[in-house]
Parts: sequence; C-alpha cells; structure tokens
Amino acid sequence: TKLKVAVLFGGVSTEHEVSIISAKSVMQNLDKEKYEIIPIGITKEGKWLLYTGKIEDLDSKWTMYSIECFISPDRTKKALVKIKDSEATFIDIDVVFPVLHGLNGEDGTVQGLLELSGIPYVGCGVLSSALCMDKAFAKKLALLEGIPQGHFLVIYKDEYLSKKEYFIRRIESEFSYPVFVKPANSGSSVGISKAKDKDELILAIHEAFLYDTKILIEEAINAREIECAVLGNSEIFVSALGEIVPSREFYSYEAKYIDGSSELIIPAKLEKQVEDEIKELAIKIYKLFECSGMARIDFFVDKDTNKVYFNEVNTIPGFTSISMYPKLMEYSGIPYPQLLDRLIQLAIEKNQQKQ
Ligand code: ADP
Ligand code: MG
Ligand code: MG
Ligand code: K
Repeated sequence: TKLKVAVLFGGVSTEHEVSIISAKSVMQNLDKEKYEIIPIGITKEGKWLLYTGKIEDLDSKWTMYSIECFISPDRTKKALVKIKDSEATFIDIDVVFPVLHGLNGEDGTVQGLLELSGIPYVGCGVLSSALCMDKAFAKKLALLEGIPQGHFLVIYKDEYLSKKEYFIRRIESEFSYPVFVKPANSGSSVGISKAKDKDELILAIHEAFLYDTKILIEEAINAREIECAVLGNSEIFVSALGEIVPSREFYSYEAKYIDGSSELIIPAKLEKQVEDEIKELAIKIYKLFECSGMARIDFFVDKDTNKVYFNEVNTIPGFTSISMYPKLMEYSGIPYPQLLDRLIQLAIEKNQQKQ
C-alpha cells in the first residue's frame, strides 16, 4: 500500500506564493508508485482546505477546488478531518510534508500542531524551527558558540519608538554605512534593506518594523553568498556548495523571484580550504540548532579576505526544481525524487525514536 503524504502549502505568510510554487514542485517529484498525495492548502487568512484539483493546475487560484479540512491535534486519530455538508470524515495520514515558508509554517507553529498530532513530519522540530526563523535568537546562539558572523544589534519596536535618537546614534557609533536592516522573523528578503546613510537607515528601520516588532541591524559584508544543503537526523550529509550571484545590489525579493536573472553556480568555485571550513561550520551549525531532516545553511565569504561569516539557517528552503536546496542535492548525487524519499524516511525514523 502507498504511504499517505499530506503536503502543506500556502500559509499566513508573506511567502505564501513562493510556498505554492515549492509545493507544486514537491508534489510533482513525489514518486506516485510509493505515495498517495494529499494536498492541503492554507489560505492567506489561515483557512485549511483540501485541494481537489490537479497538481499541474496548482496556482494562486487553488482555493476554487477545495474542501474544508484541517489536521487534527488528536493523537489517537493521526488524521486529517474533512468537512463536507456539515459532516466530518477522518482521513488517515502517514506523514506530513510542510512546504510552508516563513511565519506560521517554517517557524515552529505548524510543527507544534504536528507534534501534538503524533504524525511524522518532514524537517526540523518546534524549537529548531523557531530558533532558525528568529534571526535575533539565531545570531545570539551562534555568538555563544563562537560561530563567525558579522556585528549585529537587536532592537525592539517599543524601545525604538521611545528612544529613536539614542538608537540612531548608537547604530552610527557601532557600525559604518552601509548597514543591513531586517525584521527578525523574515524570509525571501521581505522587509530587508541596505541603508547607506542616516536617512536611508531611518526609512529602513521603519520598513522592517512593518513586518516584525523586533529587527536587526547588521554590518554589511562585502561578500560572495555561499549556500550549503544539509540532510539527515543524527547522521548528517552535507552537499557541495553553491553560490548565488544576485541580479541586484543584494539578494532581494525582486532578485529572488521577479528578475529571474540571479545566478546559481554549482559547485561554487572556492579554495579547498574555504570550502572545507564552510562544510565544517555547516555541520556545527546544524547540530547547534538541533536541526533534523533538512536545512539550507547560508554563508557570506568576504570578497577581499575570504573570511567566512554565518548568515542564516533556512529550515524549509525553496523547493522549486530550480531552487538551490534540491539542485545542490542533485549535484551531490541525490536526485529530487530520491531526496523526497529520504526526507520522508527521516521523518518516520525521527517519529519512531520518540516513542
Ligand atoms: P532572508 O531570510 O529573507 O533570506 P537574509 O538575512 O538571508 O534574509 O538576507 C537576504 C539577503 O540580503 C541576503 O541573501 C544578502 O543578499 C543580503 N544580506 C543580508 N544580510 C547581509 C549582510 N549582513 N551583509 C551583506 N548582505 C546581506
Ligand atoms: Mg531566510
Ligand atoms: Mg537568506
Ligand atoms: K531563517
């Protein structure tokens, strides 16, 4: 019999649309001989719906073909509850694959529900997801462990609003322009700006606070962007490294999804010593954040000095067929459908170990 895999997509997130594209790709690459796919969409408002259309037709209009449903937190059921004509039916589920990016999906919230449900799920657990989503906590934890990273400052909205001048002065004394300003919980570069002077800094802070009540100011690193795909639970597999060459001044939302001209270079051309250093750091960081299943770990490599800096961990990285994570795995000997097999297997193994 086939394993029933529920694929979650959409979500109450600024990355809703990106998630649909990732999930479509995941569903197209799941081996239909092995799996029965149960596509579950979450609208921008947070409504859970069972998608009944064809996978190849999945796009932003997906809600037209759907039935009300949700995953039950009831561990004795391990099921999806489908509601049709005021009647509830339970559909058993073997594993859940959350292909949700950003808040309310990649941040530990959905993982919490899935923990309650007792259903195995792909990827990192609650704490790990939350820590990797929150760039302020991620950086503080990395700092404790001596992971190399650029200088940063965390600012809360209420404090900023009552002491604006203090913070601007402090930033200008601790950093030199340009600086990066970002919401603590963000992805796809939403709300992130590079500020070159005081006026831009004030605007950038205002912009970042539109998305979160906590923001980061970061030293801008004049760097190449190097990414590493990691797979595994206790046994960890690290892929070859990839480089992103953004089409814009930095790897902004536009550079990621609109221009279509940012380049992915696999493998990244690096000195052996730098490559080894990054791979070692990737394993250290994966363990530090107690990641499981998968994560894409992103670094900066200073263009002049080759110094390596940790940037962030993405626990549900982009999963389109041209995305870095599946591409790196493919290059490293694990084609997309096999990668999905492996992730599902890791989810089941992790769940069994808990019992
Ligand atoms: P997201 O989770 O949205 O991808 P990142 O922290 O990775 O957020 O920032 C998005 C992009 O902004 C990076 O890929 C890079 O191009 C640029 N960037 C972010 N922080 C820095 C920094 N400190 N120095 C240089 N570039 C940065
Ligand atoms: Mg990210
Ligand atoms: Mg990033
Ligand atoms: K992240």
